[in-house]
Amino acid sequence: PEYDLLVLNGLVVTDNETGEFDIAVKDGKIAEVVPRGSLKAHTASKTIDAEGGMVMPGGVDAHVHLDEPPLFGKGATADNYETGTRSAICGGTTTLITFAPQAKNQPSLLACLEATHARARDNCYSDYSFHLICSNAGPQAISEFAGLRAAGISSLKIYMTYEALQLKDSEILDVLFEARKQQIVTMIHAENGAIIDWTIKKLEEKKLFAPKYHVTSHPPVAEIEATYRAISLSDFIDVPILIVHVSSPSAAQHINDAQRRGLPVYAETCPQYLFLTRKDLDKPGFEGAKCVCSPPPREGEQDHEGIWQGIENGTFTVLSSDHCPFLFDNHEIGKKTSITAEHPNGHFRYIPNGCPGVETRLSLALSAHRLQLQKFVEVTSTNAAKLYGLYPKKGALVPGVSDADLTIWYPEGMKEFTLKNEMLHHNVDYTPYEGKTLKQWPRYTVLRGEVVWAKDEGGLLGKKGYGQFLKRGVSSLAGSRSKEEWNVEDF
Ligand code: DUC
Ligand code: ZN
Ligand code: ZN
Ligand code: ZN
Repeated sequence: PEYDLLVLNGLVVTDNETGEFDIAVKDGKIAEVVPRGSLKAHTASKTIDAEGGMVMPGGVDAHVHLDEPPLFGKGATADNYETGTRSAICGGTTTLITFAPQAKNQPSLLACLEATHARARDNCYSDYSFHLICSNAGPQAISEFAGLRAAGISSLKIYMTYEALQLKDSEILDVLFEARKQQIVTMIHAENGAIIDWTIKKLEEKKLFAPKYHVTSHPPVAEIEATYRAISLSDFIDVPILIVHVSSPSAAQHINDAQRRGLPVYAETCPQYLFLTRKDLDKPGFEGAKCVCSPPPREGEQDHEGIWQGIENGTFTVLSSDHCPFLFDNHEIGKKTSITAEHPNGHFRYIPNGCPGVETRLSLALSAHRLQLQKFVEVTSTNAAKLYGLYPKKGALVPGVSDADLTIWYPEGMKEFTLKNEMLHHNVDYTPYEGKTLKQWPRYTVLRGEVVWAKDEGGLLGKKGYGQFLKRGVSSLAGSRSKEEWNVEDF
């Protein structure tokens, strides 16, 4: 046969085009994207008839925590590289960028990168790369940024909160200054740690421990202040940043203002800020712990609306999952319930911060019928590839260039169905979206030409170890405004 795979008769949607095209795949790459009917005379080892359905570049999820030690609270993450990447492909996501965490007592980032490689190697169902989490911005770490670039890492994440991770503003400047020289994108968790710690103390004095107080303890002002500060530091150094997991429309407004001023400030939001609210944490017993994440879900519909509008107007560059999985019902470390002898009914401050969602991200966003289809592809696939130096290998369908990664949806949506955790492929005992009515689920996921998920024809078909590490280059979105060397003589 001439081709390995043909995908015929579908409505092909990329970030910049929609049309009836047939796709031919050869040696793991997109070989042809041609008007419907043009490939009739060609042979292939396998053909998918996508009549009536949509065909999109595979999802790229650039914010996923797998196999991380306890850094956000008590628990280590429940998914490892095997179970997390398996869950991803079953939900239509073919590329993950996960985190390689550095603890405060570890001076070397390159050593953390090696340790993370060892956890991922030969275990992945999806393609993958890493962002380095820099929590020790000492001289050794800073001197290793060039080495990270050589190793194919072009992004870092830093924190403005969490004792175990937080950097001082002076350390943030050290990171941003070197990131500029090495053309690294810095992702920033923007919450004011002091406001959070102070509020937690006040709640504890009043003996308020229920999960819903997690929301109270992470007020919007903590996110708004830190977001504005992060923008100011990035403006001062003149270097691109991405504010991760933005939950508050007022924080998004600061980002939008910065973008209007021409600053290379990018932003990410996540499904939990479109579909969950404080009410999801305010449930009998410890049920609310299932929706504890940071920043927290906000008050209500007006917040969701603000975030949707931010996606539509381009304030948000990417819609990532922030899959950060912990077991709910488990009496070992990692439990969401945070029950101890001292706090027999649990205590919000010890509930690990994070929700699972790598498998539900695309389905939730598409089922909401809110975004234009090209916008959906842009924020769930293409922009992540552009921002983090994977484009157009990922996030696009360019013949001869792009990997043959596809998410193929059902015609006209499916019959509505009710989401249940037992349908999912992660190693987590709940989903925060249990019982939600959904309309779409990927019918096929294709990774480098291989069908790795076929909902009605065997489900999971991918193999552990098929996923490859992706060396990344410079971001293809705008970088520093000035190409000049930063003018240190002024200081
Ligand atoms: N930040 C994340 O990126 N994920 C989970 C928790 C957190 O604070
Ligand atoms: Zn974070
Ligand atoms: Zn809503
Ligand atoms: Zn995260």
